[in-house]
Amino acid sequence: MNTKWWKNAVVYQIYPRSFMDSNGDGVGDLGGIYEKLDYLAELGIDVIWMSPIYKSPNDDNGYDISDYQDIMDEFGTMADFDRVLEKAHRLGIRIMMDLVVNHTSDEHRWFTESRKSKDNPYHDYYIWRDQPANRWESFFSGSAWEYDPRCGQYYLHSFSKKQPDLNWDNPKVREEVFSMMRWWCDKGIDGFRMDVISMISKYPGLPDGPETGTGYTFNTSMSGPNVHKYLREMNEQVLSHYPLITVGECPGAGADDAARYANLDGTELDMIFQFEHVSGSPSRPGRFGKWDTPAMSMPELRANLTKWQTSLEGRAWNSLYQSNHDQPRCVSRFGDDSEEYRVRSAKLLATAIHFQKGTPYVYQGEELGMTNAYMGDISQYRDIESLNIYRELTEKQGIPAETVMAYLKAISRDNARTPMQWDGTANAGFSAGQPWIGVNPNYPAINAAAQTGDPDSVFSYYKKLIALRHSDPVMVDGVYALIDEGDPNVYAYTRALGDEKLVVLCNWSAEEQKVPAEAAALIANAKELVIGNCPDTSKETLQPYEAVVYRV
Ligand code: ISL
Ligand code: CA
Repeated sequence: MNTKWWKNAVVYQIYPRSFMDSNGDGVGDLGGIYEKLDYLAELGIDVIWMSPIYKSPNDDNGYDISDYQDIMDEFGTMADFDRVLEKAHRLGIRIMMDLVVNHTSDEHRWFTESRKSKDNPYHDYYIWRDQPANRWESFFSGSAWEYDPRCGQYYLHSFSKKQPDLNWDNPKVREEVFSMMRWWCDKGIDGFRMDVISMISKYPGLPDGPETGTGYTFNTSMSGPNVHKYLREMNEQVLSHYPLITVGECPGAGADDAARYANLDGTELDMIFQFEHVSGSPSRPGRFGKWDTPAMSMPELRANLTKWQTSLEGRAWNSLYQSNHDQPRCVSRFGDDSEEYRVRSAKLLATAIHFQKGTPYVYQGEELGMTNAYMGDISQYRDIESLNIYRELTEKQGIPAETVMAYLKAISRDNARTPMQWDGTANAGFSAGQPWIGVNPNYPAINAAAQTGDPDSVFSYYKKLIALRHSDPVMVDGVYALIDEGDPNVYAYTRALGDEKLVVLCNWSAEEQKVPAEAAALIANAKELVIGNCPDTSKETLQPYEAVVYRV
């Protein structure tokens, strides 16, 4: 079997809660996904990654799973899932499931058993201690340890207290997870995106990390001692038996870690999501991590993306992404979401990312140039991470509410979770009822209906980029090289395969810029203008936020 079919594939991420509501209860669902598959087929994507759709009490919108082999009530039934899978396959679209196995919900049967007593057969499925083993801060604020009076011990939760961490050192846990994965594979699904998979192996003794800004320490369970062993086991027992696409979400992983996780021999995963380029500016770190660290400048981003391209070359496969359900909208973060430059800068970002080597992931609405929601009142937020940090910073740290609101407007995960903007009718066509989270008020101007038929839209531009990925071998296999390295405004690089080269030029500024020297020399006798976001392009100057690609 062609096990590396995903090399020229483009993945589209659906956040089901916010994608399309088919029954008017305000919550997106499987029926909504079913209806909109034709839209995705038109866009031309190959794979859908669905954020979790399993049974869940929704403390973290489905990332807290109480039954891995059942569907969340609000999303529908297993029969609805089967219909989505069947229709997607008929349209040539594969389905990738979100595998959340660093933790379960506290309402999962394994945990309700585990907490009953120290002698319960499930007790050791989770990480229990008589006292907190360290001062780790949970990713969602506060201590990562919670006391359970039933068994008189504390359990570890890297995320919310309703998300206890599984004990992967227990072979029974691994067996249970692998058999559940096989069950989904046998159903016919095509891959897994693995939630915080770099965190499943904890360091012995659970040592404290560096201090955080809030009196705790960082959770050090990143790429722990047995993570590769467990993934190899998973690969041998499950993954290698099916033609899957796998991507591991790996906070804390650097390029050398990635070279192991995503090694080309295929003994672990196909690729990982790394976080460096979305972690903010390394030269301007804030006190409270992502909340007050500004986004990378273009030169920082360029250096970082280049590092990943060059250091994985010949060693591992990259994933390419600029947004997802945990990140602000990319056009607001890295581009310019003003009326004047939103469309153009959204296309520029897409160009910069899609011409790199790896598998691109498009997050729902990114293909429309959807922007941050900039919600100005805390009552509008739904995300547990945002609500907890608001309380933590305003109540415990005494940070003024306006300051914290400014953090949320820039970085809250809810920026990406407002409903998909389908058309200009009520609620952006997302729901006939009251949406569970407010619709971005800019939907009359930014929506799918207005863009699908417009050749100059962001949607049509993504469609072209996706089609190019299918037809252009240089885009898939070409070797990346940075050119015009020191240019303060223009990000330029090449991709080379055989005697063909693509030259990618991005003017990352609101002013006209000269085409830098190396690029100018290369494009002088270009064979073809492959794609661009401005009419009347010139080989001497680049218009504000102009992106253009030549074949030479
Ligand atoms: O959102 C983040 C900051 O950029 C991260 O802290 C995020 O929580 C982390 O990347 C893990 O994310 C994944 O696991 C979480 C879940 O809330 C996220 O939605 C998921 O993508 C716990 O399952
Ligand atoms: Ca619904």
